[in-house]
Amino acid sequence: MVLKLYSLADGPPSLSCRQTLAALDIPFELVDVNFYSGEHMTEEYAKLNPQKEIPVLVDDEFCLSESVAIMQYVCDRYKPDSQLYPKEPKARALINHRLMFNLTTYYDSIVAYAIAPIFFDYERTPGGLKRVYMAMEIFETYLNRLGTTYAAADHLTIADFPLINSTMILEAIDVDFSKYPKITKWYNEFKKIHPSLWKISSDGMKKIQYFEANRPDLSHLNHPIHPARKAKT
Ligand SMILES: N[C@@H](CCC(=O)N[C@@H](CS)C(=O)NCC(=O)O)C(=O)O
Repeated sequence: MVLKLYSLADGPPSLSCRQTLAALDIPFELVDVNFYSGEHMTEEYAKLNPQKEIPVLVDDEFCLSESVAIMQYVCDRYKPDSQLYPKEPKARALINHRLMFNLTTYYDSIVAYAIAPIFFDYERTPGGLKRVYMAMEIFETYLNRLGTTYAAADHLTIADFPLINSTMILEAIDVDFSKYPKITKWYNEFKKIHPSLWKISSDGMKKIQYFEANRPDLSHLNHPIHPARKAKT
């Protein structure tokens, strides 16, 4: 049976999984999950992912959440010789490191600053922006130290996708990151060299830009964690 990816059209983790599948040329069925109606919060969806988060990959009986695990799995399972996720231990360790760095530090700071205030009742604060820039400073240092053209090697790897999609969020809300020349070059080169992969990001970016300008009222979700911001009437 063809792989099924439950995905959110403007969700960076979903975009990274789609880019991995596209780069590996693996056919899959894209199932759009409606975050705004709370489709991911239903008991039906919880059978796929008790964390009630998007994305989820379904491969016959095998069901997997967490975008990083999904990217790693599809490489190992379907294209084990791909340079997108090489097996050589040090090369792989660097990729795994960048994936973790994104999840715990880079994406984490960007989501808190840029995304959470679009959808829920949070404010963008100078402290939040400082955290983003601190994470960028570290990423810039990694790019400088390794001296590679991509995030973890001199070629595209699965580490690039989540880092690109995190950076894309900053572009979506007009955060200036030109003071980081390595990040800026890497980001712009990705767009130029991989236009079809970038299109997956840029379609998501357009949706984020739309919601940035038209902040949604998600109070009907009764989100268990995030405070709802009611639209002004
Ligand atoms: N660590 C997870 C994060 C997934 C995640 O946070 N997805 C968001 C959409 S981008 C989500 O489903 N959030 C559910 C919610 O906030 O209710 C991954 O990398 O897959």
